[in-house]
Amino acid sequence: MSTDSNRIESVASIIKESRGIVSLTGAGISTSAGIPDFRSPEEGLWAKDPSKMMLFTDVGFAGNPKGFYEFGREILPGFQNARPTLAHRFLSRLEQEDSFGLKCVITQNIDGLHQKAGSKNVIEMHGGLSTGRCTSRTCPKEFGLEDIIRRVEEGELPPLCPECGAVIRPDIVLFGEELPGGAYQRAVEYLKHCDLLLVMGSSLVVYPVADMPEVAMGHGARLIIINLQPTQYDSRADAAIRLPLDEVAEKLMETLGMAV
Ligand code: CNA
Repeated sequence: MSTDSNRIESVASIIKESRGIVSLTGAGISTSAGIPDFRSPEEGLWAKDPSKMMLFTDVGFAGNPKGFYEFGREILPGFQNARPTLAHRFLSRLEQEDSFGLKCVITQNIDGLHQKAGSKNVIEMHGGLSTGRCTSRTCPKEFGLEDIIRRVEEGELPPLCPECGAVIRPDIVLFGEELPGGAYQRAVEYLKHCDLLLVMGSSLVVYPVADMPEVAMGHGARLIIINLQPTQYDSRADAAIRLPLDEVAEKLMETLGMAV
């Protein structure tokens, strides 16, 4: 049976050989930055309180925006203050250094940490928290995260548009909503042409993203999964590593000769 360090060596070799790498990331890459994920067994937001899941649906938000922002008051400052992890920085370096072939990061995350780490080609499948907009279809007003947090901290629950009085919402995709225009198609184009899909910190249960390993493998790509919990694709992956991402990123950077 191969040990973790053998597996990391073998992942490093696969990365070196690959010329078209795509990374698919999820909330697990940001937990060490202090942002909880949804599905980790103890610290995940759903594990702590499954009833909160409803607030992140289109119907739940529309029916109870006050509840959404009451919860937001607890978690939004954590998103605002978070700094990229070593694993975010590793992906940014794989893109910047010409000897490695990382073409794109497809992320389910809404925290903007890939961009803060310096990644350039990032496809956000579920939008981003850094901006918000008025929910009235006829009002074009947009808002920054700082403004939304300030209103929420001042007790404006939910925050309302100063122009028309409708509720302000973050520019994220709630469960039940369409993905942002073109994001899925752009991501699929990269997946069809990559030779390695590197999944980092995703439970791979939220569709249509959960189909992405299937698309990449169907076009001949190899698959590596680094995630603490098992996923539905582990048995078909070229390597599946169940260790904390920053630990794996540090060892990969050392093995690949990158300064940590
Ligand atoms: P998820 O379903 O919560 O799964 C996260 C996975 O990461 C779990 O399987 C964990 O085992 C694993 N994990 C957690 N910490 C680590 C670690 N340190 N090292 C390795 N693995 C770890 O999250 P997904 O991204 O798969 O699900 C998609 C949802 C989560 C999207 O809709 C996101 O918008 C949403 N989300 C995003 C954020 C964020 O932007 N940081 C935070 C919380 C939820």
